[in-house]
Amino acid sequence: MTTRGKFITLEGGEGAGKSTLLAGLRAHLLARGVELVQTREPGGTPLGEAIRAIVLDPALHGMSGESELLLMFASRAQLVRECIEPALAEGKWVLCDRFADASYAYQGGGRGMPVERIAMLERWATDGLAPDLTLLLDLPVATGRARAAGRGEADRIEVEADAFFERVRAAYRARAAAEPARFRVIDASRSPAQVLQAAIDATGHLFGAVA
Ligand code: T5A
Repeated sequence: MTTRGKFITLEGGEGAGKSTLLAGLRAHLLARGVELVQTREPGGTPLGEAIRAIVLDPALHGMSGESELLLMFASRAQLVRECIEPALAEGKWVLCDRFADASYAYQGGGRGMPVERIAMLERWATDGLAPDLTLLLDLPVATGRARAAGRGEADRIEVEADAFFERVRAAYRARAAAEPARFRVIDASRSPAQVLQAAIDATGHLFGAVA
């Protein structure tokens, strides 16, 4: 019987260094012989990438918080069914740039959407799927925004005020504190090499189950 793969998610505020870490972590896992699928949210499927273009489009500044929340979960529902669950069932590991925690942080913390509503959508859209490990890249909002600033035009969410991103950070940290067995909080203000090493250390316990 195939051993089910492991599901690892990366979370954090703007410019926290998720993409940078993903590249290093992916290389590390592949070198250890892990069969890997890398994906992202919103996105990761043809439908999800179309939704991503909509939710990040700065021209759509009139989008309501409710619409934004539902679009995030529409992308997630598709990603779980089309990509994540089939890969895990085949024994592959899945490395995902953001997952449901981002909706609690951005739409819950940032926009003030009720947590119970998000939890209801999560149960429905993910069918109970939760990550085996979530790496939260935590750093001061100003540091992350300064890193992200060099990338050209801001998307629809990046234009939010600092107070929004402070609420996002606080919501992420609260989730990590509430679920210490699943989360590893990484100080993302350190160098890329230090962040990668912390992530590698955090994944160590997952290898016990590799056949
Ligand atoms: N969203 C998403 C929701 O609102 N709800 C949801 O449910 C979901 C799933 C898209 C947006 O959607 C929102 C959140 C987001 O606003 P995204 O594609 O993950 O999400 O977009 P961003 O968070 O904007 O991702 P970024 O590309 O900004 O950040 P990364 O990937 O965290 O950062 P990265 O690696 O590109 O690094 C940024 C810069 O910093 C440097 C890099 O070289 C780069 O220049 N850097 C470092 N510099 C110094 N030290 C380090 N340790 C560094 N690491 C990276």
